[in-house]
Amino acid sequence: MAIPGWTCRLVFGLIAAVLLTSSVALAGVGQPTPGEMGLQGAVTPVAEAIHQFYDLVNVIIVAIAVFVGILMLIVIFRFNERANPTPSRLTHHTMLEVAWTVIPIVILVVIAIPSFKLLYMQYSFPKPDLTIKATGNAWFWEHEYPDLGGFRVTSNIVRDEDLLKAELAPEEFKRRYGGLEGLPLINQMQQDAAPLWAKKGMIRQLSVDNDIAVPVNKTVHLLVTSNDVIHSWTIPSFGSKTQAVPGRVTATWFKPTVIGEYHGQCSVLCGKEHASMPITVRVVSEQAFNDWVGAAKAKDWSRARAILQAATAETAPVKVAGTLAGLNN
Ligand SMILES: [Cu+2]
Repeated sequence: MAIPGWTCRLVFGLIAAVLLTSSVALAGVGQPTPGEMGLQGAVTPVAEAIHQFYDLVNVIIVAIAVFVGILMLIVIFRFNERANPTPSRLTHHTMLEVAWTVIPIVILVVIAIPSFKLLYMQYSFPKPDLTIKATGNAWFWEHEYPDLGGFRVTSNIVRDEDLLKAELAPEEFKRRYGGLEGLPLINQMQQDAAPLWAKKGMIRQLSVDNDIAVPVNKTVHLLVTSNDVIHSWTIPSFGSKTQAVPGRVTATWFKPTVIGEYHGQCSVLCGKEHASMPITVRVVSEQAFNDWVGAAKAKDWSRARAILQAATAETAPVKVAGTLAGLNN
């Protein structure tokens, strides 16, 4: 009995859907986007390697799922009781048994080789141009630049309240929110601040008061530790994720190749304000980086902010990439 036409259409439809979503994945670069299908755009060699590995494994997964799906359909339609009333008594088939042992081994080797290569790359640490030490605190990140005199940047999350306070006169702020508390207060502030985020070019829950900066096309070693509980330092577009463990120093490295604004968040559940520990890294030209270092050393944070905003003005806020651009190239 032949496989009916609608099953063929279903199988091909599924294959087409998977191919379509993997090749035209709507992924933002440096930030998540609504309805995103894939990973955030890659801007470092490690992130690119992660994307390639992800694509390879995805192809293998889809191929296995389709193959098993076809076998299931054959069993359902060809070997049901009506189509095949007298079943075969076959119990052993040497070649078949060898094949279903050897083929999965080959598949695992095909996955293991690039997997170990990627792991090795993540821990290879090429000679650094810059070293930064990140310290997780409940509930903010602190970044220190030991090569450059050891100045520190403390990054606190920006909240609805901060934007509203900057926008409204103190009496007006008190008049609007003085009588509210708890969830109604939070909801009202969120609603009122919504247009302010876009106006400021900031992202709710992802923007901080003081971003950190790194020069473009330079290898950065990031040492990570914590002052209290375990946190995790992450920028998805850099392919960097490292646990911040109190009393220990862990490390990651990245070499960002595209000027822009890149967001990440603490990514290990660390406590009550876990969601309030975003990280923002601005990748800027060498000149802008040096200017920013000058401002940061002088603790002139408004100038530091202005320098970074100007340095990433053409790319910020980071636009959604509708194609593979920025993903694997
Ligand atoms: Cu956390």
